[in-house]
Amino acid sequence: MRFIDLRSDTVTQPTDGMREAMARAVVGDDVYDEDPTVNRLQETMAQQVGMEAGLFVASGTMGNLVAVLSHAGRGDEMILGSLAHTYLYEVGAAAGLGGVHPWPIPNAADGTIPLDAVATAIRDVNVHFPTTRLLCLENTHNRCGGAVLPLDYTPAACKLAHARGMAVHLDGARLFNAAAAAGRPAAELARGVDSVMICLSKGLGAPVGSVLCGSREFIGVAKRVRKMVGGGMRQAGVLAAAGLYALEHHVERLAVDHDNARRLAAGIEAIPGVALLSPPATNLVYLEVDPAQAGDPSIDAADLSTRLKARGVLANPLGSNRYQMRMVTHLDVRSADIDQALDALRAALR
Ligand code: TLP
Repeated sequence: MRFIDLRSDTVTQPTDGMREAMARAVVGDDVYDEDPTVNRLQETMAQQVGMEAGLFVASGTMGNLVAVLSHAGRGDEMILGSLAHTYLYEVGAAAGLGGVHPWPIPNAADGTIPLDAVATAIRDVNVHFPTTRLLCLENTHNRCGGAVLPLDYTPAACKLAHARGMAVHLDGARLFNAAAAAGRPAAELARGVDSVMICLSKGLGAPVGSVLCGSREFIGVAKRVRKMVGGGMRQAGVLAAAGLYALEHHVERLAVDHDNARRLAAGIEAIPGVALLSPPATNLVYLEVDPAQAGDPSIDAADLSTRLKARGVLANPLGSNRYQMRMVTHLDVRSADIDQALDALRAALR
């Protein structure tokens, strides 16, 4: 049985064209800066997001960790959203490995962190306080329903942070989804931040990798930190080739994933027993099971997930809320799969 896999956009398989590009890649030792394909990926990504330089890393988690450890030291503080991926899903790495102290501020529904709350959280100089070094933003915002940050938010956040001597890091795991949805270049959405991490292995469909971008000076520091966390790779051009292929072939098509997500959401709205948490802005659809409406007082998201699996559809419960789950559209989800997934959902709730 072929599963319609809506668990994440991380599940995509490399296409035949991508595999060919990987097989053909010219490679060298990247720790010596000698891998031409890695170098080209780093330059291409940096240029696309309007930065001076890039650094190929193994994952989004590694990219965010390297960024935080490059901006802040032990005992320093970073402000981030309470629903930030870096806060919730990265194993507490910045604190665990770098001693960087997180100050989470409740995210607004649109993925922003209210700037008055940020301003209040920034520490004064005082012998009791850690030094607030960093503000972390996320665009699109995963746990805020794949929301695209309002266009004027990032520049305003940067202005505030920079005026207080802080750096700004942007978790842009899905920055190209944000750009596609906003109809603006990725570089515009990253303007003003000091570093941005973009994932190649989410909607862009590469099997591995992210690129951390920033100034040449910042990337010099980040390269040492990447080595420290064991992320110096050697003939990584075979992986970078997949990323370059993705940038060339899989950026424009992100709009298709967003259309599919909207169609999935419209279908969900018409099914009694499930409700959208918010209309999807990009490729992430968050929904909630309502046991009263579903006609089964005991059903929760884990049950629904099991019932869907039996019908060929994979979707993950959130875990943090018993009734919520997420469905994600991507490269390997076809338009017809949306109809099939909706049929499965109807059948599962009957
Ligand atoms: N997110 C994954 C899971 O970890 C939840 C997913 O399926 O959505 N930033 C953001 C905004 C992300 O959504 C993710 C992955 C990461 C960073 C980390 O990327 P990886 O998985 O490459 O370490």
